[in-house]
Amino acid sequence: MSNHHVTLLHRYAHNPILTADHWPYGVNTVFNPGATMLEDGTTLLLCRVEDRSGLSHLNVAQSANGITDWTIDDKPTLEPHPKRHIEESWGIEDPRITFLPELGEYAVTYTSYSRGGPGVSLALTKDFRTFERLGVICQPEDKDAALLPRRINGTWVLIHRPVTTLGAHIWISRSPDLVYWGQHKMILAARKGAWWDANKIGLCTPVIGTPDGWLMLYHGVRMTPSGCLYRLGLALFDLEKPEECLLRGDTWIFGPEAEYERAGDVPNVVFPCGYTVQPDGDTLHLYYGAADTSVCLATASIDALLQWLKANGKKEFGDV
Ligand code: BMA
Repeated sequence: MSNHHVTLLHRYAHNPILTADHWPYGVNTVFNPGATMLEDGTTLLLCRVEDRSGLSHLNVAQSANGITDWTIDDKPTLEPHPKRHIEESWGIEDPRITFLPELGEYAVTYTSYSRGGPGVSLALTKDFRTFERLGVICQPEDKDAALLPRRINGTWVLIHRPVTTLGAHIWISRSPDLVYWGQHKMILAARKGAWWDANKIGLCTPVIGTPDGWLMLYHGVRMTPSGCLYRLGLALFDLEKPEECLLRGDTWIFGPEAEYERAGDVPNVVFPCGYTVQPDGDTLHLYYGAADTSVCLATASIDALLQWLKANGKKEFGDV
């Protein structure tokens, strides 16, 4: 890729940081991890692990610096439980983690892959050891969901990606209690035609709170004759009215270029589900799945992302 484009996301030189070879038990692939920083500064990744049945479960990996020396749970941390949760019949995937200070708990929104298609399930946990499953909060077909960390105007806010006859666009829903959801509204639409984010977009990590708004990293899926290309773009939403898109970039800011992103079980995929903010308050560690095969790290400056969006973004909803 030509370097006439400003580089906003910087690949860690020793990517991938986690692969199936690191796993304490036999697995096929590890990818698309949710992420959070615990109170003591430990980085916790909740990785999607696909075993050799093809189904996925979630497993915790922890590291003091968020880069090296990972400690991995020696058995699955959260497994599908189809007896009690039939919606998890074909596994659980792609978790996003949001800490909710009001409850003192982490909310994990994950894809529950049911026989009726993928939906969004919610679980609460204090320690990533025991989980309270709240079940399906968005019925199929829906995925790529994350909560905002606080209520806005009294209600919890979920960003998610239902698929409708209109296409695969990003929506917001609200709830008084994390159980009953309503006030659904489409907030960002895929574009059409040759655009990099035509027809299908989805939320990547939980949105990032900044003084200028909620910064959203989203993926755009370009269908090509030889498969899909997953790339990442930026948008900004109003802090108190998260339904309102303030800015959206026209170009992608990160796409599959490295060998480990180009080749794997699903080639040409970069898929971040989590980030941590370093103690300087600006440096992001972005954790992404590469080619549905390994876990990788890229770093970025929140301020640089915002500056880029202010210089290159416009108020653009999309194309439904
Ligand atoms: C999406 C999700 C991701 C996956 C990507 C590429 O629909 O299922 O888990 O990384 O496809 O296969």
